[in-house]
Amino acid sequence: MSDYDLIVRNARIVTEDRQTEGDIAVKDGRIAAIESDLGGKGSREIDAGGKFVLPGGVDSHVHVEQRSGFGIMCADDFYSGTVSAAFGGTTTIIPFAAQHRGMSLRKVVQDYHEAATPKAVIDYAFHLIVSDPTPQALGQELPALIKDGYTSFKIYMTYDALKLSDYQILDILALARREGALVMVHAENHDMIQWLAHHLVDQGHVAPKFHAIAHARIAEAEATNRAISLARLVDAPMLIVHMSEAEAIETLRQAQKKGLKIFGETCPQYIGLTADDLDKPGVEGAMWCCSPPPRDSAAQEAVWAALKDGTLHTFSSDHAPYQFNEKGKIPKGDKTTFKEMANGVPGLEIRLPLLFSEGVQKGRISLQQFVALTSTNHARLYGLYPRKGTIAVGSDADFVIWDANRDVTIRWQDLHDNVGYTPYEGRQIKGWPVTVVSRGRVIVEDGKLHAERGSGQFLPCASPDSSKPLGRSAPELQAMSRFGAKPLF
Ligand code: DUC
Ligand code: ZN
Ligand code: ZN
Repeated sequence: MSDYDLIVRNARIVTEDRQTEGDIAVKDGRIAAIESDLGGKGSREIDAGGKFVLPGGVDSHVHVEQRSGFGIMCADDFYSGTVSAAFGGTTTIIPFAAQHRGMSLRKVVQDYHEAATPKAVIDYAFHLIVSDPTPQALGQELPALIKDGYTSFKIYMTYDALKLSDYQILDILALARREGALVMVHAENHDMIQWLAHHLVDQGHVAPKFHAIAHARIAEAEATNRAISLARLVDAPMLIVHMSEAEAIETLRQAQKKGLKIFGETCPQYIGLTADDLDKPGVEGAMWCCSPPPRDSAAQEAVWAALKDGTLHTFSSDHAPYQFNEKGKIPKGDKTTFKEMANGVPGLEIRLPLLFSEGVQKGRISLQQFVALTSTNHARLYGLYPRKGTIAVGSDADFVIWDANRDVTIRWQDLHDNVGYTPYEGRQIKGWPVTVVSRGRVIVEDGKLHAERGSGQFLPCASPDSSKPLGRSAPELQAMSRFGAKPLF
């Protein structure tokens, strides 16, 4: 008779705040004991051989089986997306249930569940994308959905089909503040981008590299500053997604120094790619096209500094997978202009290895920071901690045995997504997840998948601490109530 379902022995267990040596016991999908020399017997025992054992990655920015604002379907469904995540050491994803205008949010959520339930092999929660904040959505659907565990939503300051006005953003922020949700913002100035793009196209400059010109840094910096100002007015916490450049990051840093609850996210493309990658013959550069675009080495240094000093809280993939064909990246084949290319790059599977190799191995961040940036901070920010994001007694048994010395050359054919290419082809990486455990199930081992379709579970998110207001709204809002106006929240 076994005492436990699984024991991993001889592990160097790393969490966001410590490293210990010992054994981990798992029972009924949860961590049952962590001891330096654990007695008892497991139905299955694994010798980690002194390797690191890290919390399973939590990727809080993923697009799976989602139709873009232009109507283009992602290349990964909930099977290929979650399999790819698992092989990269990620055991929880938070993709988007994306509302397009005219859609009921409740129906959108139902549709994404129908897509995910039979296919996902790892656990998942959902953020919402809100593009149509009607009185029905604001008054009924969102408050009810937040109570049901959808406690974060992304909004856009750009894209014709998704963009919200500042007025609408204030409505959403006030609602999130009142109901306990966190708003995630895509911060780029729409009119700056449109104006630049119009003049570039007008002059015949349509190649992919001009995407990085149209999406100017100042467009990101201005919108970041404006988004933070809107959050300040109503005292609502906020997360700025996919941050790519120095001025926006510095604005975030200064907001945090003032004590504001504004969080920031960055992604592999902002440490691993530059705008030069888009400069390829014909339309090939579309494979490196994402928004905001990759910038230059100085911007990469600003991102590293912010990962190191804690200004940026999460390192997410922003996996937005499109094949390089007319159904994906280049809807008009080699006639596709940069305005028409599908926006986004894949990165689910290389997220942890790239950050480990470039960050931990090169001394830019510590191992503890790596764990926080790839797992713990995501779980905390979105109301999944301590069930996810750590290795602790009572938490879900989601962890990864990590071979810090494994040398890997990234090749798309060795990855598990359905994209057909990787923007990191040929890159040398040191460090790779070798065994991946999700709720006590060994789902990746010896390069093979051992998880059934549909074995992943939906995770309702709690209202996170990150969404709690500071109690410091703008003086004018406070004055309103002093002068007898009805409180706004
Ligand atoms: N924003 C994202 O979050 N992902 C892909 C493209 C975009 O604009
Ligand atoms: Zn975005
Ligand atoms: Zn995204």
